[in-house]
Amino acid sequence: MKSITLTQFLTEERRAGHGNTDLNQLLEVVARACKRIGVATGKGALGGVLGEAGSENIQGEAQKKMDVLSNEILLDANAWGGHLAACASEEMEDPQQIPDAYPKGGYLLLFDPLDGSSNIDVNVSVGTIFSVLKRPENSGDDAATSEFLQAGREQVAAGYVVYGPSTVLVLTIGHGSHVFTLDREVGSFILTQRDAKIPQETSEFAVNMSNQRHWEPPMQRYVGDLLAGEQGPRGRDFNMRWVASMVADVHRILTRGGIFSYPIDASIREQGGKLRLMYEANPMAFIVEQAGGAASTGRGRIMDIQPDALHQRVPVFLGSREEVETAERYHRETPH
Ligand code: P6P
Repeated sequence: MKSITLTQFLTEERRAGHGNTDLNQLLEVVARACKRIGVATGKGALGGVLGEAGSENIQGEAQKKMDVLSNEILLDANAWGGHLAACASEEMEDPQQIPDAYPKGGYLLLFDPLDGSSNIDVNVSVGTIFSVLKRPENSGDDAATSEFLQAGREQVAAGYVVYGPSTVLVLTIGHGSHVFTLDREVGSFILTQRDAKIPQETSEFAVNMSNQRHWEPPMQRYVGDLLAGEQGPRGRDFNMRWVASMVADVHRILTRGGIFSYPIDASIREQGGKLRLMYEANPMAFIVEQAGGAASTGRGRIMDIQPDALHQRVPVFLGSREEVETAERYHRETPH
């Protein structure tokens, strides 16, 4: 079968009225940057990019060398194209404006340049997550942080690249979620699954069980009933997976179903949760919803949240629609 490259796919989508030349260029630049990130992560210990960078990010987290390098790769790649006004990143407190030497465009790009980077030193899959917003009308020259604070339903595109046994890009521009696998010999992302769909029902959940003692009562009950299996209220056994790399966990769920959750708990209540809304939860929610799944805080749709801070965190339940709705029911029905 003739292979369809990312370029051809985006061109055909544009002809069908989905997306436009500027957005297509932005997405191809991001995909190319991710190929470079994939090459760097693939070198492992031979690339001199493992271990700590000796610095902290805005989150107060120790940065890995690859966090810093991945961030730089994405910023450099997106500086000159003329399709962007600014970039926001998990690794930077404030958005970085497109340099004055280059024209500014109508889009805003947000990313977690290397999600799950704590896994990089132990050779477990990591990934890049990105989200694209339109600049508000009548914006000034520089893109203020406030321009980024748009609800997830305003996203015009979102995607992730998982650097695993194969390098896989999953992308949505609002008409389905589509899977591209990198042909490493040619250097092209090839369409390998058009319009991926997440099974509505699942018997597989992903959560960091070591936080159980900190969970709120609804989460205690929900997971307790999953663990009770066939003899319990759910009437069937469940399996558990936890990679501790959101991109890897979400890609498994996109591929075979499941529910991913990082709920609020007593140890992270102050921060509002673990995962970041703007460049983790929102883009993953867009991709999952476009694949027929659901993405919730446990009490409401993630993509309806009106952000009030660039790095705000939210509780996350996403994946197989019926299971997310079940988790929401536990939150509605359990006094806490
Ligand atoms: P924990 C990685 O740091 C991350 O942001 C997500 O990729 C991942 O799902 C989660 O945190 C892992 O958290 O508590 O298991 O280390």
